Amino acid sequence: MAKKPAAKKASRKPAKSKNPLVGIVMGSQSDWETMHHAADTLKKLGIAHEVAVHSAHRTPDRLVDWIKDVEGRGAKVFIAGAGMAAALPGCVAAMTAKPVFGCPMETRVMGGMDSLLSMVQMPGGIPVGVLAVGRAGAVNAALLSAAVLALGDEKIAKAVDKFRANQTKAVPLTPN
Ligand code: RP5
Repeated sequence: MAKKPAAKKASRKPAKSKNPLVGIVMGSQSDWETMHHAADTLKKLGIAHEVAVHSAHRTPDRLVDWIKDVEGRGAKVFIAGAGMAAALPGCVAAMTAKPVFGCPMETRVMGGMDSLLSMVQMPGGIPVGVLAVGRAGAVNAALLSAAVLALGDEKIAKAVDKFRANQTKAVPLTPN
C-alpha cells in the first residue's frame, strides 16, 4: 500500500522580513484563509510586510516578543486578525502606540458578530481601528495601513492612487 505523504508541519521558524513597514499577525493558522487578503493587497501595493501567527491566549509571550522585535525592525502599522474572543488586536494595541487595525474573523457559531463586538469594545485610551468582518475587512486593513504610510511616503501614495484608479476603471457601466 502506498504511503500517505506526511502532513506538513506548521513552521516553527518565523519568516522575518528585512524592513517590514506593516506587521500582520493572526491568532491562528485558520485565520490565514481570510488574512492572506491583507498580505496580498500590501504585496500589490509594493509595501514590505511581515506575517506571523501569535495568539493572545495560546502564545502570549511569543506575541509580546514578536511585537517588540518587528517594531524594532521598522514596523509602523499593525494589522491583527482574530476570531471568537478576538483579544489579539487589543493586546497588540496595548503594547505599541503605532496604529493597529483589527480584522474580525467570520466564525461558525456566531458568524463573526462575536469577533466584531469583542474587538470593537476597547476601553478608552487604547484604540483599535476595526474593519469589516471577513475578506473585505482584511483588504481594507491593508488599504488603510497604506493610506497611513502614504502620509509620509510619496511612492506609497502613488501606489494607493493607482490602485484606486484601476479599481474605478474595473467597475462596469452595465452588468454582463
Ligand atoms: C482565535 O480563535 C483565532 O483568531 C481563531 O479565529 C479562533 C479559532 O482558532 P482555531 O481553533 O481555529 O485555532 O484565537
